[in-house]
Formats: sequence, C-alpha cells, structure tokens
Amino acid sequence: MRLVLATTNSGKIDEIKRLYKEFEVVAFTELLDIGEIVENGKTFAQNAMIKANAVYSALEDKRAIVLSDDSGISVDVLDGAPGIYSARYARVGADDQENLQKLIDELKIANATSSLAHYTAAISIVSHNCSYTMHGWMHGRVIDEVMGDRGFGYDPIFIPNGYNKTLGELDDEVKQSISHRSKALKIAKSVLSTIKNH
Ligand code: ITT
Repeated sequence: MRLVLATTNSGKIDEIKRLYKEFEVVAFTELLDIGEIVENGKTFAQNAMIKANAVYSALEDKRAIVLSDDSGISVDVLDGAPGIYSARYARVGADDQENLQKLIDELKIANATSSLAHYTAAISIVSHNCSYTMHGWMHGRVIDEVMGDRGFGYDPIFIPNGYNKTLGELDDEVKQSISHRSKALKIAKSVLSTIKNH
C-alpha cells in the first residue's frame, strides 16, 4: 500500500518510514508543490486533519491514502506551552535549535531546572471515503541542558519516564518503542488495514 506523508519534517519522515516498512511511503513534497499549509487549528487533531486534507485535495490520484502528523511538547511549569506551537515557539520559521534554546530560556525564567512534560502526536489518515485521527503520548520531563544529539526537535532535553537519559542520548530503538508518534502510528496501522480491505 502506498502512503503519501503530509509532512515536511525529516525527523518525522524517518521515524514513520522505520515503523512502516511494509508500506511504500512517499513525502508529498516529492509529488506536489502546494506552498505552505496554514495550520490554524486549535488542537493537534485539527492541525493534523488540516494537513492531511490539504495534501489529499491537491493530489491528482484520488486513490491515494494520505497520512499526516501534528505533534508537540507540553511543559507543566510553562502551563502546557509550547503545545501546538512547538514548531514556531521561538518565532515563525524557527529551526529546532532556536526552539530548543527558547524552551531552555523559558525554564530559566520560570526558575526551573526541570519540569514534567509530555509529547503529543495526532496522526490523521485521509482517503477517498474516510478520515480518521488518532493520538499517542509520551510522558517524562525536560531539563535545562542539552544532552546528546539523537532524534530531533526537543529530544536532547527530554527524559522519558523510566529512563535517566535524554532522547538525545538514548538509542533510536528506545524512542521507537515508547514514543507518542509510535503509539499513534500503531493504532493508525490497524485503521489502514481496514481501509485496505474496502
Ligand atoms: P509538518 O507540519 O510539515 O509535519 P512541523 O515540524 O512543522 O512539520 P508540527 O507543526 O507538527 O510539525 O510541529 C512539531 C514540532 O514539535 C516539531 O517541530 C518539534 O519541534 C516538536 N516535536 C514533535 N515531535 C517530536 C519528537 O518526536 N521529538 C522532538 N520534537 C518533536
């Protein structure tokens, strides 16, 4: 089965490809040039659906199945920030490095060297006759120091529950076994198997 990913984030694409080896996975940017998709939803689920619908509507092949991911990190001492604004925390168009630094700066302003935090992933699937969204979460804490360089985004400051190292230091396989994205993608896989059988 061919899946068109409605994402431009290479970290997400790598993780999805690793978990979805049985699918032919292609990023929409290899097929289309539709410019920026405006993510003006109020929740992860709304933004995931906005991205999946935008890509599905632009595809010529209406037999295509589109899968999107909207995700982010929510930090307790920051009242849940950056949440859905994780990709643009430092500024619109910021890179991972700038967003990570902004989060460390905000922890310092809040006088916290660490805080409980969690990642959320909303995965949407859109095909010609159905649309679904499912969620996954990973809980842990963030620290005010960068440790390791694995993963992407906020991984070098996130320590998952049950571990004493950041995702920047832990093997990719560890993240794959516990991540918000993996959990949502696992549910998405069973949804995809029903679509296949239509
Ligand atoms: P697309 O919209 O094209 O998918 P994006 O990076 O803009 O790419 P989001 O709007 O969903 O995607 O923002 C997700 C941000 O949340 C991402 O840029 C990271 O900063 C952070 N994030 C999400 N999942 C993460 C993960 O597994 N590890 C580290 N950071 C993550």
